[in-house]
Amino acid sequence: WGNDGHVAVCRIAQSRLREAAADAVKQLLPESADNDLGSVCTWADHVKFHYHWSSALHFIDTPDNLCTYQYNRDCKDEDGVKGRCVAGAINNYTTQLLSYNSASSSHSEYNLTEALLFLSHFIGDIHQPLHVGFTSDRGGNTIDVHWYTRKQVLHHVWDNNIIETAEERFYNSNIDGLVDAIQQNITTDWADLVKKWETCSANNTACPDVYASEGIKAACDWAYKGVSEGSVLEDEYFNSRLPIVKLRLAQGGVRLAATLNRIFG
Ligand code: DCM
Ligand code: DCM
Ligand code: DCM
Ligand code: ZN
Ligand code: ZN
Repeated sequence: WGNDGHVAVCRIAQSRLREAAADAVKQLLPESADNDLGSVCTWADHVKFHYHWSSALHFIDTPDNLCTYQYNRDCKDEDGVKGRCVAGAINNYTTQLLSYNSASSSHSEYNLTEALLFLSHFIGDIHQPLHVGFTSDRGGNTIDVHWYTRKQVLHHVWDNNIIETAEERFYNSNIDGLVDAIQQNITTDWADLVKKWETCSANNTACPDVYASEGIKAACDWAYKGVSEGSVLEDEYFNSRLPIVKLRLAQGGVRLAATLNRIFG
């Protein structure tokens, strides 16, 4: 996601933290964040160049046209190093953050502030369908389209344009209204689903493989569907895909909160 997608996921998540997780997040956030998780949820994008090893951790490449994901087959970087993908990173930073409970945070062998910022960002990214897209098109990065009259790549449409067009048309060109609308859905239409989203299989603190499998399915059913090189994407695509974007942002926020509640609970 771009800035607004990550801010939405992190604001939804922080509003759902129980006391123990809310306290831990408050302790771990940098002073400059002023206890606002949303303000630092794009930090991981800003350090991609400085922490060069981290750039492969924002996505998963899956086999072209299969529309399935398997950790052992797909979670690797371009050099084939296993575990270096967004699902492996979520597992890794979850494990690191669990040490907060045993060691006092200042004594952990890890930088738990960075671990929190990475985890919060990556649980967002794994819910962007094209972050679990096909290998040969790099998750839609090599597919040129038009977003209305503007030249764009398909990946960017899903990271940014659908969200921005929704904000302009429906929410006063502002992210607050979009987040409020998603929160409203979470407490009404999606209330029963939310309980399922919060659940992770027995003994697991994080469940990234579930989210990645949903992601490539959504990429095939909605992101890639009907799109080819040079497609013009306008109202029909926007109106049918916006509900999917809202759903994935909601799932990202609910699951980030549930994961942090398990880690610090
Ligand atoms: N992993 C983990 N906890 C760790 C280290 C790694 O859950 N402390 C997960 C994410 C890694 C993946 O296992 O990327 C594969 O790890 P490795 O490459 O060390 O086999
Ligand atoms: N990783 C880290 N610090 C580094 C290098 C890697 O925290 N200096 C983390 C990022 C990934 C995981 O390790 O989550 C991937 O590495 P591996 O697959 O070797 O466990
Ligand atoms: N990306 C992806 N799959 C890839 C490569 C990149 O999902 N195989 C994501 C990471 C960024 C965006 O696409 O969000 C642009 O990547 P880059 O800056 O590497 O072109
Ligand atoms: Zn992206
Ligand atoms: Zn990212």
